[in-house]
Amino acid sequence: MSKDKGMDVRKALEERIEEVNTLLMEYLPKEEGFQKNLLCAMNYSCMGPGKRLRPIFMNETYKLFGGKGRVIRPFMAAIEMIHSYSLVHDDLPAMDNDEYRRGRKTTHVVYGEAGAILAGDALLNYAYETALKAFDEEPDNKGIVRALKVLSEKTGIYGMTGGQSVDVELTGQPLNRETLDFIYALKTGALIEASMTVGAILAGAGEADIDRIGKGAKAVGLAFQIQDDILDVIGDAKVIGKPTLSDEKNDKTTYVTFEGIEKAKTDVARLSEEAADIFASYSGKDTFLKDLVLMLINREK
Ligand code: GRG
Repeated sequence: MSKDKGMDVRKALEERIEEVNTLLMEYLPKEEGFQKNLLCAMNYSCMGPGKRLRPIFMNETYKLFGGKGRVIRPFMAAIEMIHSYSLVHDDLPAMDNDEYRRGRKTTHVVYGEAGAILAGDALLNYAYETALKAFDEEPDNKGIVRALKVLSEKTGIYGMTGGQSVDVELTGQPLNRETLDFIYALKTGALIEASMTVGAILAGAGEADIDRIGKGAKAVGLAFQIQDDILDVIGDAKVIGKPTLSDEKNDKTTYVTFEGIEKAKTDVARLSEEAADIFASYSGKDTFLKDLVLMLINREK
């Protein structure tokens, strides 16, 4: 990607991040009432400076298949709420015990452990309350029920939570490659798969296309997690917004443990290019999704 093109994609990404932030503020709860502390903790967790990749992936896929309505908006907010809840719980002392996330103190450091557990629970539940608002936008869109099914399955025991559970259970023990692949596909991949699949479904894409988008999303998810492993070893904590070398600290076997840094980097590029080819085959004039995936090969945070 040329320097100018890279700048254009970065600028387009910044604009989209701002759009998602505005949308999130619209859907997140007002900080009032007896449970105000909980609502503040939810908003603090969600409104930290994240990259908003999952809602952006969702909306770009929706647009790729001609989606033009508002039905996607509650789902975009919902997936970022789910992602934020997973980060809050992942950072807890009982899991990774991290004090920094998105360049700020983690939720349990600011709101206490009980506050962070409840904020995570509340964000997960509120995500579904929010996604259900899609029926207010397009009551006759047959894709909404299927999109809810995908979102809930990919978040649950056969998706992100299932992957996280195996990850936590086996931390500190030697992992074989098959188990690592399982953890990555579920813990990180499932939510990215949900983002793109939901976008395609809500836009009314056909079965074969939904399937192909799912395959592209799986490749993006794996590339994303491998890059996360790489950044944990060679990244800059100030840029990432959290300390590096946490895998070593937590005695975690990662993709880098198996393949080494250089092969891991090559695999990130290969997987991203595979996915970009799939997205490019649908993109017409708007190549942002493809460009974004290619740009993420070199992401530093
Ligand atoms: C607690 C059920 C449960 C699940 C946690 C997301 C997750 C599962 C764990 C986080 C561990 C981790 C660092 C995974 C690597 C990939 C990943 C999800 C990174 C964070 O996502 P980004 O980079 O974060 O999109 P931002 O802050 O930009 O939103």
